[in-house]
Amino acid sequence: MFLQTLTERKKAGKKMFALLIDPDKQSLNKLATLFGGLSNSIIPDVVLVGGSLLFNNCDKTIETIKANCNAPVFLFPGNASQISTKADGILLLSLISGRNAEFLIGQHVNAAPILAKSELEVLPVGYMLIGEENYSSVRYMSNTMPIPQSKTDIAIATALAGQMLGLKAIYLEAGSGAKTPVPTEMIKAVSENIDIPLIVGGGLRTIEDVETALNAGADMVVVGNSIEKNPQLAHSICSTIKNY
Ligand code: 1GP
Repeated sequence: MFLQTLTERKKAGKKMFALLIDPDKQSLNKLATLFGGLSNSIIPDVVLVGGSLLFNNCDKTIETIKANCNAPVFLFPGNASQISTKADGILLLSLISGRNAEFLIGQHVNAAPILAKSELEVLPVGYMLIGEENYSSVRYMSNTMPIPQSKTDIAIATALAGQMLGLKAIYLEAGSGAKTPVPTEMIKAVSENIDIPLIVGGGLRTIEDVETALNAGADMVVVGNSIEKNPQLAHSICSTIKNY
């Protein structure tokens, strides 16, 4: 079970790396090259597949990843239509930073009957958008207001509420390709106030960005965009995380 791994690694102070693949942005050939280029011992802890809006079906993407890498593959869906039973599990994201019932519970109701019949591991995650000035895709698609970057107190209270509601992890999301990642003060404050694992992503472009987020208290970092542009970064992050 991936949740068990995430929780145990957190307890042991070990860090994790999630590589995010957007099926619309990576051709199957490129994916095979990306994952084929990672040695068996240096792979991400999990591969996430999804996006705010997808034109392509996830099945082929997942099959290609699985043919080239032993890491578990989890769906990171923008909505219930992105469910694929080819994956090992799903981050069941409840957008707790927003007040749009559709993304707090609506899509989950659509997904539940399909998930109940599947063998996917369901990992309930409190998903929190942390905003910068510009609109990100996820902000537009979810029709919600992000928590402002300076409002650490609101972020702490929201994460705590998610934990109290029984969610198994909190994800601080700056948005894919965000100019500025989630501020370190916010990562630190949220991680000090919750006991469940903390996932951080959005706008992490370099090893330094990744290490800054990990040192601030992230238990798992998510990187997508920058690896699409520079596949070598995946290898560097995998190697760096091993030393934590
Ligand atoms: C987006 O947090 C993820 O949902 C990853 O963001 O694509 O900017 O790495 P990037």
